Amino acid sequence: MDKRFGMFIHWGPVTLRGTEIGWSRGHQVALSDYDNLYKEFNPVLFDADTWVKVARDAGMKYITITSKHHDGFCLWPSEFTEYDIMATPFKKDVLGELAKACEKYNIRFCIYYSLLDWHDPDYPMHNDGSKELDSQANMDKFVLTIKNQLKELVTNYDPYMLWFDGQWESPWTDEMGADLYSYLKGLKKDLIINNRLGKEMTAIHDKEVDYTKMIGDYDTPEQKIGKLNLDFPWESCITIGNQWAWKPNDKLKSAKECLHTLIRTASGNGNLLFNVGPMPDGRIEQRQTELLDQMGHWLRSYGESIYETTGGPYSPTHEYSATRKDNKVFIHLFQNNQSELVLPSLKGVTVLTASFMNGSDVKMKIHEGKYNFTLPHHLPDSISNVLVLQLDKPARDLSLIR
Ligand code: FHN
Repeated sequence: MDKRFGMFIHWGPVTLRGTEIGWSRGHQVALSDYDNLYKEFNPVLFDADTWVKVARDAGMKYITITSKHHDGFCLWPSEFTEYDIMATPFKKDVLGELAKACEKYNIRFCIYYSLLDWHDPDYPMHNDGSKELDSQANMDKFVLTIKNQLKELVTNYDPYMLWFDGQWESPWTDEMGADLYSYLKGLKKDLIINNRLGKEMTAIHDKEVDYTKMIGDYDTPEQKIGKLNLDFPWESCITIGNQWAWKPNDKLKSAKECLHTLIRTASGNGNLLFNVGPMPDGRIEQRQTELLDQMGHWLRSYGESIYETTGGPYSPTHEYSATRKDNKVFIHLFQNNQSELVLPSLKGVTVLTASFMNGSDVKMKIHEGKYNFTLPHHLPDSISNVLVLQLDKPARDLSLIR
C-alpha cells in the first residue's frame, strides 16, 4: 500500500485483432480464428527492460502482467498445457524476462491469473451463450491444473502479488477460493493476494460489500476510484484507454485525468493499478508511454504527497482531496482558477505553515473555525497543485472530516 501506483498489462495473441481479450472470443472474433491466433503471435519488438523502464519512469512501483486471461492462453512455458508462448513463433518466456527486468530496476513483479478458462474443456463454461454447464467438463481436474500452474508461477517467478480474476461464474465457489488462498500462502508466506478468490468484492458494482466475507488481502474496485477507507486496503484497476487489451486508436485519458485519478486513489487511501495494452509487435504505443511519462514528471516533483501516505483527513471533493504523512497534510487542488480555499479546521493540532509544495508560502487566516487560504492568480502547476500544511503534531491520528 505504500507503493500506491502500479502498471497493469493485458496482453496476448488477441492483440492481432485489436479486440477485447477473452470477451471477443467467439463474438467479435470467430472462435476458430481466435483460438488459432497464437500461430501468428510473434512480438519481435518485445523488450522487457523497455516495458519496466516505462513503468519506473512513470513513477510506478510494481507491474502486474496477465499470465493467463479468460481465453486460456499462457504467456509463459507451462508444463500443464500446450496452449502457451512456446507454441507461438516467438517462443520466449515473457514472464521470465519481465521478472528479471523487474529485479534489475527494483520494480515488484506481480502476476494476474484468471480462474475461469473458457478455452479449457475441463472448465464447465465457454462463454458461448449456453445456459447449461458442459457435462463433459471436469472441474476437479480443472482446479488441479490451476494449483499446478500457480505452483509453477510462484516457484519459477517468485511474484510479489497475485491478482486473481474470473471467480464470478457458478463453477467456482468460495470454498475453492479459501482452499486456494491457504494453499498459496503455504507456498509463499508473504505473498500478497487480491480478493478475487471469493465472490465478495467491490469490482464494478456500487453495492456495499461485507469485508468479513472477502477472501483475499485487499479489495479491487474496477474502472472507478474506491471510496475513502482507512480500515480495509483497496486498489482500483483502471484502463488508460477504454479497452484492457490493445485497441487501435483507442480513446485515451488526458494527462490531467490520469494524474487526478492517481491522486484521488491515494487520497482515498488506496492504490492505482493503471492498465496499458501493448501492441502485437511487442511495443507499448507512444501515445500511452507519453502519458505515463507525464505522470512520472509530476511525481518526480510531488511524489512525497503520494507514496507512503495515508488518505484524508479531509474527504475528497470536486475541488480538492487530501493525503498525509508525518506532521504534514497535503491538500491536492484540482482546479487552478480558484482565488481562495476554505477548509474546516483540524482539531487538536496547529497549522505552523502553509505553502505550495516546492513553492511559495500561502496566506492563511482562521475565521469561525475554518481555514481561509488566499490563492495566487496563477498556481505553480498546470496539472495539479499541492498545498502543504505543516502541523505541530503527527497527522496520522487526525480523525476523518466527512
Ligand atoms: O473480465 C475481466 C476484464 O477482461 C479485465 O481483466 C478486468 C481487469 O480487472 N477484470 C475482468 C472484469 O471484471
